[in-house]
Amino acid sequence: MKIVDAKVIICSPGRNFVTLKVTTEDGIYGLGDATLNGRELAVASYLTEHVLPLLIGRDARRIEDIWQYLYKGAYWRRGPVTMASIAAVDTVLWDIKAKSLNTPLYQLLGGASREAVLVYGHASGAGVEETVKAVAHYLELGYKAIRAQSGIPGLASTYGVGRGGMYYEPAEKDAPPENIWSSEQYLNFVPGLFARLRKEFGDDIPLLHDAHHRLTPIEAARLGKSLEPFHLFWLEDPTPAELQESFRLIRRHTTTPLAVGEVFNSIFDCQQLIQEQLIDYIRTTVVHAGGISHLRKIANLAEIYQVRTGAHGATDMSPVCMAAALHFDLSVHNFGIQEYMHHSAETDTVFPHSYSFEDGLMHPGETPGLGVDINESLAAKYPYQRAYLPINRKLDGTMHSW
Ligand code: CS2
Ligand code: MG
Repeated sequence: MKIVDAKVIICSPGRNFVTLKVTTEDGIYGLGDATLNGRELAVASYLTEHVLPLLIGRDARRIEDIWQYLYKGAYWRRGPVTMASIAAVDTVLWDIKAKSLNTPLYQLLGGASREAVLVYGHASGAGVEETVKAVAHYLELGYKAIRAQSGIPGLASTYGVGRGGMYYEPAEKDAPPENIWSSEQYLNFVPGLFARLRKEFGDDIPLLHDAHHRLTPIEAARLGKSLEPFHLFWLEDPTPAELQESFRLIRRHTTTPLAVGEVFNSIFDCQQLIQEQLIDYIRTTVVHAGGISHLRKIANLAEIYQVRTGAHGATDMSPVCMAAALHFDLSVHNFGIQEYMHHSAETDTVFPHSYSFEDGLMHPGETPGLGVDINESLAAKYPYQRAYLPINRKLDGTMHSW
């Protein structure tokens, strides 16, 4: 099954996406998400200039061999650009293989381990009461698990507060917007938010929160401890995780479950976190962590240490990634939860798909392959526009994690 064509499609139906499309001599084509929010063209160039010429003429059935060829063959290993590029190729090849066998991808990953996939949505508000209303709205939409983020009194803007009811699009055109940050104000505020949410909605609904890499380990320990009465489903990215051992300090102080990994791109970024059971959920996703083949290896390591998956699924992952993630989620034994932010209507028309949401659960559908396509003529109507993630500065102007 030789590869005869490969191309990168860049489009911006509401936000930028990079999609790899590869076609075999049999006329079967596969898709892969290659979107790296804020650095899209780096991945597009890595694929177009360095990877695609190597794919032509190769046997599309050799998924693992091509993965290793691109990983070891680059010599320079890991990193978000390389691993998103490999992820896109890997996802394409799984899509092609499943299509050629006329079966939905999850059947090739071990079949279904559950009937459907629990997802969580993003509720946010400028303050506590608006966030309460947003959580109520997500409950009306049928979500069974909800992440709650709020503006912080005294801070003009902060991570996670959307512009409108549903969508949170952190990529901003032209230049990175600058947020101002105070950990002290945040730490003093968040426990009250969850006290209010538990008072309003009771103890049963799984509530999640994303600290988004902005605390030191001891601050994260304080936050985890202060949230224990509200028993969150997870506290995400409590501290930057480049130094994996820093989670030992947090773990010593709190039983609040911890989730990390959306910015990881290989098993080596999380090996210590998993093996020392410093986290409870690993957030790596298909597009950023080397594709389905590598994500399975991460999940298999995590299973041994009772760490569950909790894949990243914000709108900067395209429907191609969401479809691949849902096939993976349906099958993997140590599944935890899947993040799901609705894409815009424009995005959904460019990427028609068979996955569906109902009553807080999702299913990838029974279409052979991933069950997602790209309308190339429509995609061409949404040209790429450079966009950046916001940056964060402390009150004194010092750069900080956003
Ligand atoms: C966030 C994301 O979804 C999440 O948990 O951390 O919104 C993240 O900020 C974006 O994906 C960055 O592009
Ligand atoms: Mg996050």
